[in-house]
Amino acid sequence: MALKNQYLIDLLETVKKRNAGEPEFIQAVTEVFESLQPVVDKRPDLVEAGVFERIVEPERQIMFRVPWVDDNGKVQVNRGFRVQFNSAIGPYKGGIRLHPSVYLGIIKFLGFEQVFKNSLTTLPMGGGKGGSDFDPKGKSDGEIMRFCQSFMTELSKHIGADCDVPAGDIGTGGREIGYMFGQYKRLRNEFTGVLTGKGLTYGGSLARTEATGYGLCYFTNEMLQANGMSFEGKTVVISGSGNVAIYATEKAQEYGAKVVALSDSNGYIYDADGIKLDIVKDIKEVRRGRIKEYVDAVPTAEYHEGCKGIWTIKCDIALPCATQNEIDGESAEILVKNGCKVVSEGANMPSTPEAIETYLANGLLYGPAKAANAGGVATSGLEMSQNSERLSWTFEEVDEKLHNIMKNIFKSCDEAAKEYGMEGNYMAGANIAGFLKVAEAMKAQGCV
Ligand code: NDP
Ligand code: 2IT
Repeated sequence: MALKNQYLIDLLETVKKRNAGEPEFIQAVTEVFESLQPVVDKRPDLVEAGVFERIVEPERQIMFRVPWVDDNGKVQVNRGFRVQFNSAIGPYKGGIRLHPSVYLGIIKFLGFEQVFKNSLTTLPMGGGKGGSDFDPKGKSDGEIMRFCQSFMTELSKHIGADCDVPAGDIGTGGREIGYMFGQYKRLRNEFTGVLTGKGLTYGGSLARTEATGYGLCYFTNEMLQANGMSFEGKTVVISGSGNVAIYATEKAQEYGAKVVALSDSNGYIYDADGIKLDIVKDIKEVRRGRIKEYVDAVPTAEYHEGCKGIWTIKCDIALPCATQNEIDGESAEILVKNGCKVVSEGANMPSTPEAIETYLANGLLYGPAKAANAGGVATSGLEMSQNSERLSWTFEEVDEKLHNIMKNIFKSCDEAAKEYGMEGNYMAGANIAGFLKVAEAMKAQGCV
């Protein structure tokens, strides 16, 4: 979809100048602007209120030094980030990514996406994101703890249960959240719901671990059913083998699909008989190993070096659950050629603009990340509710609420796409529906 609206073209130029050297952020803004063109025509009041200019500028961006001492007694320095993007509808909310590729542009694109995603959940959460270029791979437990404590020592000055509530993302799971929570509590002398994804013994929510992957399949199932399809008997390829990929595999299998591939940043496994998830969980969750170890346990499976090759496997449904821009135009063409009918995104912005063009031009069902992977943050919102009332709900209660939220997100995307003349384009629907709630709140609160 090309950008034709002159007002948005001019504004995008400003965004490009102001954020030079941050291609992922510009990519995310461009996609949203393309979807919002009919909104500009229909809602001059939002243009008048300067909502479009304001929504692309983070409210606050914090960058800080994270010094820590490694196991050899040597001082290491990383860079920490927290981008508090938009608080129009609630406290800033979004994960913390620990990966060597992290720089300001990555955190800004993730924070921008989070604004719309959190709006779609219907829960009162603004958008934010944080992280560091720290590489958790190969670090000892002690090194991880010292890094997390140092990171939180600065971050604690900027967050709070009613102000900004971080959570996990790539490289940040239960262990890291535990160390960060402990340090926050020690520094502030308060036990509050300042982070989500906490352990179950100290305020975490049941089903938060499963939520993103399960939610992805709940959303995808709605999209399939609305188009006369189902997971039953389908061949599914899932990239990644982290938190999102593992629980997407679990739910897709429960729905009767056959998941045949998973990956990590080194390569992918192909198991024509269907992935044995207990083996994957043991490798990834218990031993923190690499996905290639799967073939030691299942000799009939194949391991291939390189992660792009996973998209050459013939499948009906592709669920990218690793990282941004992991499916490019070329991979999308191969998916289409091999008969893939559905792409639904567990990762944030895993498809390049060329890939998305290819899905839409070939009539694939496309579930965009900010709708399809919103189950994680939605369940974080449910964790915040439980912390506020100092109660814990059962797994079934949380899972049922998550399921309903995902059904409603699909409905909002579907209806907004229809209302704005783009029926079946759930990306446009997600961007419009997510935007409108935030925009109304920004307008109502005046020029802030
Ligand atoms: P994890 O750290 O648990 O797992 C990440 C997985 O993706 C690993 O298998 C990792 O492989 C792979 N990966 C990471 N970076 C790259 C890369 N540059 N190239 C290839 N593979 C890569 O993270 P999550 O499962 O939590 O997150 C996965 C995606 O889902 C991310 O895009 C995240 O933003 C998104 N997401 C996560 C949510 C959550 O609640 N956790 C919620 C919504 C979205 P390796 O081990 O080799 O690094
Ligand atoms: O991208 C995401 O939505 C997340 N990493 C989860 C954020 C959260 O606050 O649970």
